[in-house]
Amino acid sequence: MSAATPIHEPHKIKTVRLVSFPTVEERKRHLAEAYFNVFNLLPSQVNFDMTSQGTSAMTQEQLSGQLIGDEAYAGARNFESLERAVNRVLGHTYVCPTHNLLGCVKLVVATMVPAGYEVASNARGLADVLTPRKIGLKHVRTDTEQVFTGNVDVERLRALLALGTVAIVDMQAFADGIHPFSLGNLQAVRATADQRGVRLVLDGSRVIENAWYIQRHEPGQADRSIADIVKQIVKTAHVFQLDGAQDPKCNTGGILTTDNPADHEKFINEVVVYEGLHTYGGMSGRTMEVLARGIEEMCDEAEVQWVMMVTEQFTQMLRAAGIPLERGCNGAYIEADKFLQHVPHHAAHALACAIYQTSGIRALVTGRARADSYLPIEIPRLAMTTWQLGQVVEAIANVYRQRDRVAPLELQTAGEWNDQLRFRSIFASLTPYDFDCYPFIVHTIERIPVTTREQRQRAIREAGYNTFLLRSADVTIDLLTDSGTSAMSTDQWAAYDAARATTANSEAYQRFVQVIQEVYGYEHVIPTHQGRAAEHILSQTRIRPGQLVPGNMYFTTTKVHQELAGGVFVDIIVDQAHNPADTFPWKGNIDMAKLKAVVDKHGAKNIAYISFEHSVNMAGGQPVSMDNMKEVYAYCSGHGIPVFYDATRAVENAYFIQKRDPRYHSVQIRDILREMMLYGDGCTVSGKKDFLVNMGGLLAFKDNAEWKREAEEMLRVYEGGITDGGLAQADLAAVARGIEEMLDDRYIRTRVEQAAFLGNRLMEAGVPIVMPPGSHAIFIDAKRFLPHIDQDEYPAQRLASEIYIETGVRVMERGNVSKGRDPETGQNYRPSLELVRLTIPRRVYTNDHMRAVADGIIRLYKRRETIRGLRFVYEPPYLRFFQGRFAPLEEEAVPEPA
Ligand code: P71
Repeated sequence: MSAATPIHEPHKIKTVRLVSFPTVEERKRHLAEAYFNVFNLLPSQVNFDMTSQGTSAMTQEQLSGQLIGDEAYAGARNFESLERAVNRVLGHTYVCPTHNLLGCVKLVVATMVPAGYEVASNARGLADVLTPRKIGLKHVRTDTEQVFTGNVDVERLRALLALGTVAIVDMQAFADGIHPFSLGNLQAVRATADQRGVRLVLDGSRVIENAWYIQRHEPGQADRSIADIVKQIVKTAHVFQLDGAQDPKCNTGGILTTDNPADHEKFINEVVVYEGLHTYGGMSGRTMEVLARGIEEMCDEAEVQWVMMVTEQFTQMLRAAGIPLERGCNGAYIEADKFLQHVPHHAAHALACAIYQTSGIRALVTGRARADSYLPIEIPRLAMTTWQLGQVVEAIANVYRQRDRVAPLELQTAGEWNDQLRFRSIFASLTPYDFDCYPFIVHTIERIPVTTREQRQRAIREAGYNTFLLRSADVTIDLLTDSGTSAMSTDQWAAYDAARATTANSEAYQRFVQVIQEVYGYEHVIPTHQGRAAEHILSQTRIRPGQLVPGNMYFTTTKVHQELAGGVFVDIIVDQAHNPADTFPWKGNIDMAKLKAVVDKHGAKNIAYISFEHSVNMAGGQPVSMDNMKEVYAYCSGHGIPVFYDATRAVENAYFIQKRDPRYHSVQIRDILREMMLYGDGCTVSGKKDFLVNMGGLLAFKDNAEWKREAEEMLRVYEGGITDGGLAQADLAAVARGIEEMLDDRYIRTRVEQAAFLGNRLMEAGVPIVMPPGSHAIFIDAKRFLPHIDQDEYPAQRLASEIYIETGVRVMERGNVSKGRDPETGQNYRPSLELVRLTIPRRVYTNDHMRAVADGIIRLYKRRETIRGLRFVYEPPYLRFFQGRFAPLEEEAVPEPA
């Protein structure tokens, strides 16, 4: 299979789960209340829970299985899905469902291990569940292997079996989380078991990870797919067990599979005693469906390669920091007694406490309290980014550097199991570690297509070299827009599901109004289906034909509605905004001299209002300063001119104020936003940006009830009811929740800094971009990227299509194709800004995606001289950028047949 190391996730983020970051003081209190056993901490007290069981992110297809549970007691369709998945992916014929892996163990022991017999295994952890059942465990793992440390010592096994007291041979894929076996060894064990008529029972809960090791390290296996190796592993066992909460990424559930009808019959006769009926085995219908889909998906080659690369890197980084550990299939297993040499007892627990105290991470000591003292740092599958994992490494290295100061624990309450232990301790003075990363983990993912250059060349040709006409199914990383492309959170989904539908007044509407009143300080709130709908109503109700509408640059939809209402837009943005190379920090500002000149010339009465946009989109996502807002408002109030904000990206603007204005460094985003809005009389918002939803918008007025009344008149005719604006109540509920989330300082910082991350990487390689990097996007200056292409040959349009061909990334042209032609002369406009926009959806892509985007564009930049221009083959009369079609200039136009 492809041995190339993956450079970014083969998926994007679909839904996020927010995590909280308790302070050091809070963590100390929680730890004391938890008796210094991190098992007792609650998820809300932890930032990253480093455990991999039942914590994986699913694909959206897998998650959707949750909604189609058959929930029949007998013969559920979901069980049939499960059977099909097992037959296809694992290859076994018979499936006995169980409530989880312990259910599998129960059935195997009850049907295959008579009293007085023993189990031979390569896993020591199995003793945890066998000892209480009074079943002996014979450990048969070899200690001579280097890579396949989970291999069984076949000679030892043969000798054991000859004694006749071993009932079954149990093999764990990645035994105890640390020890993989080889295919060769597995086959030898099967042959040995067959000689004695003993069953080989395989626990394949981590079969994927083991298959990857076989593919990587076993001679002759490199060219096989994970799917192929997995099937062979399963078929080599007589009986196969699978923990639904591990490789199949379910949250619970299990299966016991076999090709042997007699064994299966024993299982299903026993299952009714322990688990449930043979067609549900203690799982709900939805769990079976999610499990079935997880099994169908789990051998996906790209996903497995990504997960294993991340795991290997994680382990290597910890090792490089000097931390004593064993590489695990799902993370790193720290040798706590070597880490804390001065701590004689319960070293793993003491280390877990120190890690939590300093960083908020939970690493759990599980199972029976044993002499060995591994502290597993497991990675929840697909749920964390490499950026976050890198910081987990740093957090643990931070403890390692001050390990001599870690306090020992004194046992207060003893117990057989780790979860029972209670300790007394003191808080050592340890330097804390502060995370600087996304405040969420991944809840569900959407797989993204991987295409070849040939496929992309064909796709862009079919799209007429216009990225608007590409199918998203052909796009690997979609940077067309940040509008309506955000990943919602699980809390937003919960609010969405809980909202009751109505066309009248509702709790969702009231909450929506209330949250805007609280956050923006505006009394009158009108929901609209998106931004342009609010712009339509504002323009129609507040512009008299012939009036001027001065603004800081324009946005297409905003300007169209002002003109449709008879207004005349006047650009009064500062000059710096028109120069891509200028690094002025407030390129969104209104030029006071330009504003005063317009008012002096035309008189305040002839000005409808000031159209004041935050994080000016067309200027490159450039912010407005607080002082400028104050100054504009003070001047306009004095002249009786209303100021209406386009607050679509106000929160992102607020972040720039926090970062760039020293007076606001320690002011929270929430308070900065509230002050910004104070300097206006109303606003329109496209909720598809800051609000973290896929649809929605609003119009709001600070205190003018008459403006509201007039707007609602139009709302009823053009949009919907006054309590929904044409949105579903569920959408309003998701907006209200999104507004809470957008105000998280950690979120907004990582959001805006992601654009800077991409921008800086491009800049360092010399790629010309609009300076400074913007709030939501990076704009590449096509004029300087392709100086040899005349504007009449559409350099930005060509650059957008070349970026797609080179990297599978979709961007948007913002140059003269967008600007159009002068209606007088019929000539193309030659705007100063000839740009392509790389717009970053919120909470969707990781820094690994961004790095891949930058590196692809840098490759293109190195061969920029080879790129030529385009000509139109179809040119619509207006808004030609949406539907226009082009051909490359290097391809001769074929003369039309006469
Ligand atoms: C963006 C968009 C969406 C878009 C719109 C038109 C052509 C291509 C893409 C929309 C905005 C915006 C600002 C500042 C109002 C709207 C309209 N931006 N103000 O950037 O950026 O809002 O789409 O919800 O109607 O890709 P709406």
